[in-house]
Amino acid sequence: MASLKNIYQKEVKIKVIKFLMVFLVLAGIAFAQDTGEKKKAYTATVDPDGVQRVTISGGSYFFEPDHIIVKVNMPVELTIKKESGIVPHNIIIINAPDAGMDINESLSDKPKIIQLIPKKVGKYPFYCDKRLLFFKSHKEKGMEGVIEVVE
Ligand SMILES: [Cu+2]
Repeated sequence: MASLKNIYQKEVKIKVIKFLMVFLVLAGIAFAQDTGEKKKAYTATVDPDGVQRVTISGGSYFFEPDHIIVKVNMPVELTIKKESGIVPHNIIIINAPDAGMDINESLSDKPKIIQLIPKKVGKYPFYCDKRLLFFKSHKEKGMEGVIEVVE
């Protein structure tokens, strides 16, 4: 019976090793995704008519791009659209009237245009405030970004 016990112990060891290998692979994937998520900031270009045009798409659970740099005191035209799917999303910037920033729009498959004239240098976070029942809000799941207004 001692040999049976040995075999059993060997099997347990193999299982533990297999588990550790799977764990390490998954940890590696998670780490790779983490580093991959650092997106580059998108700097809006100024069109010949003096308008800075940016297209933002939103979905579960992201905005792309999620860091937008625009120049102060020049009109901005944001084209917002939602990735296809049934999950509702919106885009909100807390109303900052003296900075010319105020967005609260639902996203739809059809692109919508929002016009702003940023009047103050600063960072203005935007996010989606949708939430399903008691689950985490979309913002908490990563559906957020920032508009950075520069000189
Ligand atoms: Cu959302």
